[in-house]
Amino acid sequence: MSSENENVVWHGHTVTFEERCQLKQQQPVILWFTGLSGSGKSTIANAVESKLLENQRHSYLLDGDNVRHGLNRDLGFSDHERVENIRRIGEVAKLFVDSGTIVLTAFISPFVADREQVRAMVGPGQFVEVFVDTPLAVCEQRDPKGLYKKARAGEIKHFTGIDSAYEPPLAPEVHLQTEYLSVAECADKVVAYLLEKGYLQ
Ligand code: PPS
Repeated sequence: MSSENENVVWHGHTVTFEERCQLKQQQPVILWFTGLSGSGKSTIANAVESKLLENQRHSYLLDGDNVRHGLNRDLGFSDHERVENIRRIGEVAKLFVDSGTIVLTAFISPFVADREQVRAMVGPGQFVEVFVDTPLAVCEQRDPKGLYKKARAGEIKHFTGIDSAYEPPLAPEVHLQTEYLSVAECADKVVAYLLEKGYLQ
């Protein structure tokens, strides 16, 4: 089948990935935080990013609400729009990795297949899945933005955990049970993983 893209040719770069990593003195990776709305993804990702900065690591945080104000402002919350949301974010995260940057992403990313697709887009070891495991009842009780209340009242449709699915990770690299750990302890656990696996020295 012909496509408009068949005449688009990939350009090689003069400056290489290895040279960018050498310049930054770091091993780039995607830290992919996934969990329900209100689970603590953004809060924990911000705490991890602060620790990376303390360690002189160059990172960038892509956040659900913020990306949906810009790049993905045309997308809603139907299943196929969430799939496209995560596909685009995966592509952006891949570019950040190629730039030599440690990228943190904080999106619900409810479907296993989409997260695994992002993992497959980057090199071995360049995708670390961090499951922010907060039970629905706890998220709903916290309800920091009042969205669960609205969803229960039928004012928001397709709300994750209420009338839209969330598929938990099957084998996340890092599993954070936020009921039992503080934000600081969660961030420490992520950083400990990065140290143990040699992403950080
Ligand atoms: S997804 O599922 O990955 O495409 O979602 P994401 O891009 O992370 O956006 C989630 C934030 O959007 C707000 N919001 C909703 N979340 C879930 N379901 C519905 N229907 C919805 N409508 C708006 C909500 O503030 C989410 O932010 P977090 O930080 O996850 O609470």
